[in-house]
Amino acid sequence: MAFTPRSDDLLLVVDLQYDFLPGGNLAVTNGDEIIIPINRLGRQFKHVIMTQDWHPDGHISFASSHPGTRPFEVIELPYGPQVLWPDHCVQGTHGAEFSSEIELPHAEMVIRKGYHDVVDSYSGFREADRKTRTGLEGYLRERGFKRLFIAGLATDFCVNWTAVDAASAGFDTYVIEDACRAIDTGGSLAQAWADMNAAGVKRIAAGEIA
Ligand code: VGL
Ligand code: ZN
Repeated sequence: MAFTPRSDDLLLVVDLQYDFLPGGNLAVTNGDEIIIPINRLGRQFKHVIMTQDWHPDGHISFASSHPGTRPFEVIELPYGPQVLWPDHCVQGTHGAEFSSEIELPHAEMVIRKGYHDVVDSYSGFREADRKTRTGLEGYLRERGFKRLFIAGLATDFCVNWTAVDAASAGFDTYVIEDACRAIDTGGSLAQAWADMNAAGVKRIAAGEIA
C-alpha cells in the first residue's frame, strides 16, 4: 500500500541524538543507518516534529543513580519496573544533541522529555508514571494532524511507547519499521511489536511512502 503524505500527516522523528548513535553512551546498533532514510522521509513530509530525550544529571533512569546496580538491570520504582541505563542525553551535553547529519530544517517543534528527576519518559506523550503529560497530544490536536508516521530510536523503547500512546489518543499511527533501530534487551523488541499491534499501531516500510 502506498501513502502519499497529506497536509494533515505528520512525520514524528524520535530521539536521533548522539548518545543513541554509534560512539554514544547508549548506542543503538546500526542506529546511524536510519539517518539517510529519515532525511529522505523529511523531504516527503511537509510537517515534521522531533522528540529529544533530555535528562537532568543524576536522573532516576541512570544505573549510576542506584548504587550496586548495572546498566540494563530492571528495578522496581513507585510507577513500575524501570530498566536502568548508562548515563545518556544529559541536558546541555553533546550526547543530547541531534546528529548534525540529520537534515530536517523544517521541523516545526522539538518536544523534550525525561526532564523530571524521578520519572522516566520513553513516550513523547506521557511519562512513565502514565499520568504526567508532555502537552504533545494537545498540540497535535490543535494543529489538526490525523495520521502520524513515526521513525527513529529506539524501536523497542521510545518509538514503541510513543506509538502506543499516539494510537491510544486516537491518531492513525504508523511505525516506519526500516527507519527505526532497536536496543533489544531482555526480549524488549518482540514485546514492543506485540504491544504496538495490540494498540492498533500499523507497521510499514519507508518504501511505501511515495
Ligand atoms: C530511549 C532508553 C532510554 C529511547 C531513551 O530513545 O528509546 N531508550 N532513554
Ligand atoms: Zn532516556
